[in-house]
Amino acid sequence: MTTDAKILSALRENPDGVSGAQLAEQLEISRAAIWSRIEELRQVGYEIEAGPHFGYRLVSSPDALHADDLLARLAGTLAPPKIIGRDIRVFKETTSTNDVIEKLARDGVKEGVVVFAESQTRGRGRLGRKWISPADKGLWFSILLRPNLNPQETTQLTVASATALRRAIILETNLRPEIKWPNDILIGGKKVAGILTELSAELDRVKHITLGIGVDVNVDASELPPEVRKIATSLKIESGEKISRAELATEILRELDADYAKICVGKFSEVADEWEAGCATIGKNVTVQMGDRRICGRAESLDDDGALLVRTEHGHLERVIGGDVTLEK
Ligand code: BT5
Repeated sequence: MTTDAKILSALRENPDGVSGAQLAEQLEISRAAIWSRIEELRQVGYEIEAGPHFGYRLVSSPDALHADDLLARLAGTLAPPKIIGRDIRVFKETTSTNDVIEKLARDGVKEGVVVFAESQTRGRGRLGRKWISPADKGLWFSILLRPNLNPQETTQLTVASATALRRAIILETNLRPEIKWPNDILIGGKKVAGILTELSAELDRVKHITLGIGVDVNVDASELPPEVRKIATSLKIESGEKISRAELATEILRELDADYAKICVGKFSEVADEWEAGCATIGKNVTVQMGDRRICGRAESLDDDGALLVRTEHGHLERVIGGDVTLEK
């Protein structure tokens, strides 16, 4: 952890205040150095009170995302991240956070690094579709993973991400999100988050995976183009309240780390059970469009790899690993 992350972590652990001397001792730097870091943190929006009796006290944090702050928040949780979130980087603007992760992957960076951007100029969805990323209003981020899975098993990661996202939203808000297979989180039938899993693989081996996640947190309807506004919503629109993006981000990374750990030890079935419980797709009549092919039927369950099993009108069980699902009424 950087010095700033350690200071923020200590301030959060001591809500009533921590003295400069204590901080200096803990971090093994001078009190003057602590004071100068605190000044820097104030400059970027942290409200930190100082007083002779309590030392330094964190009063409020800015809405902007800071890597040090996110690292400090994660370190302060009961279960600090094992893999996802042990390295976090925040950019003011990128083309797509998935592009940044691709570059880090090529540079040999360890799995678990998370890249956030306050805005994306070329945010993307699946099949070359656009992902609208209003500046400073959402969580637009990607994660580098190097799991020991074969390419067919990687749908497990999309399923796990959806499960973790749903759980984090429930923990942070009073909302009841539902999962739509494979990569959408919906509230009241409208999309509030999407997942883009990009794969670099050889025939039977995954080299790395870039897991891109977009969550409409404090996005206002006016910030979305009309065609997206019809089908999308945000946590703020649904709850009527502004949500702390840093808190939600921490929760999501923590939940993702927990589900990723399960997948890595072959316990996907535990994730899948929770997924089915929170899923709007299972038990519904669906139409799946996969390129030129269209399947109509009833979504029955997930298979061991996270593929959707659809019973067609003719009674066949079809295994669906990609495509666009429309829920029929
Ligand atoms: C997805 O694709 O849902 C995956 C979205 C992943 C976005 C993240 S953000 C961080 C990372 N970096 C990236 O460049 N991407 C990832 P798909 O299922 O193809 O859905 C795309 C469709 O969702 C679009 O065609 C629009 O209809 C709709 N859409 C676009 N922007 C949206 C938004 N902000 N909120 C809700 N829906 C949106």
